[in-house]
Amino acid sequence: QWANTAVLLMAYGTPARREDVEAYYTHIRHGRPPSQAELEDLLSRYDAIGGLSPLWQITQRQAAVLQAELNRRHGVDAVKVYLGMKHAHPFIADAIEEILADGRQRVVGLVLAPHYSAMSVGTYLDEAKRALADRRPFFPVESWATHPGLITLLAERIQEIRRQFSDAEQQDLPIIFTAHSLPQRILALKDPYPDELKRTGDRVAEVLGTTHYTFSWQSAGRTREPWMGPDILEKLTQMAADGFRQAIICPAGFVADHLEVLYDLDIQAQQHARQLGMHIERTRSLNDDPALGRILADVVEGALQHD
Ligand code: FEC
Repeated sequence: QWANTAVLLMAYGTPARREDVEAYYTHIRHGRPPSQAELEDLLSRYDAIGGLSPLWQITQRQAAVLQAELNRRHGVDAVKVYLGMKHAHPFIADAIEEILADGRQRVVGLVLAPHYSAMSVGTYLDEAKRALADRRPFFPVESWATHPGLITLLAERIQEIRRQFSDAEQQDLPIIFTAHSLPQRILALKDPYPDELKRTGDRVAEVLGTTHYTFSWQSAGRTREPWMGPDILEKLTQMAADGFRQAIICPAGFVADHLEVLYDLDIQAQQHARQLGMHIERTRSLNDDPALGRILADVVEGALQHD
């Protein structure tokens, strides 16, 4: 029954060329062009990570590891993966048209972000649903925050770093789990997002057998309204004031290297930590780890189990 299934794999998207950054930024801002200063600020962040973001290349490789795993489980071409980006080409709606043109009969909607919020994953799924317009059955995946494979993989990534520290140092090596901040108004709407991140962190810590962990938000947007805190920079300031000299940052809300990891953590948070006299290490992103392909394939199968 697997034949003719489509997986619409969705991610944030990134500009393909420097000259596309303004259009990309305008799209993120719902059609309002950024000021010259805002645009230059964004361009300077891309410059700092080498010109552009590797996100699109990594997203394509993530689709490839998922496709390989689905081929292995269900035969070549039974389940085909299509990429749809939120803010760049190929857009979600374009992917839906491709799926229909290929004659695929049912569509799983899966976002490359494990934690559900109506303001993040929810908006991808809404857009896919709107573009599909009931032309095929749609099976949305809302959350894969506690998939056992994800928990194990994040725990392994943390262990890689812990091993670099002596046994004595490991006694005092807190883990900070982070995810993208969202506007504070989601809290009044009882959005599950903060709890989703907490559940991931709690499970990973349980696997590691530690109670030495905390949570923080990162990469808040440059808008006027208040965003959820504590931001990672404030968190580090507080931890330094409390006497911590080292920490592991695990950006559990992201599955790829991109601007928010390579700039906000590896450049900005690192610089801030140095000024505070703190040593911080970030866990390696999941990127195109074949284990991620297996996790996503499980999640796809889970979404279709009642069909
Ligand atoms: O590597 C890259 O080129 C792309 C990195 C990137 C990721 C990402 C993830 C999320 N965002 C989310 C929400 C918002 C909201 C606004 C917003 C603004 C930006 C800007 C850039 C940007 N985001 Fe992003 N986001 C990435 C990049 N994001 C660049 C514009 C400059 C700035 O504010 O820093 C505010 C929109 C507005 O102005 O009205 C809201 C959420 C995620 C995590 C989940 C996901 O991946 O979808 C939520 C990666």
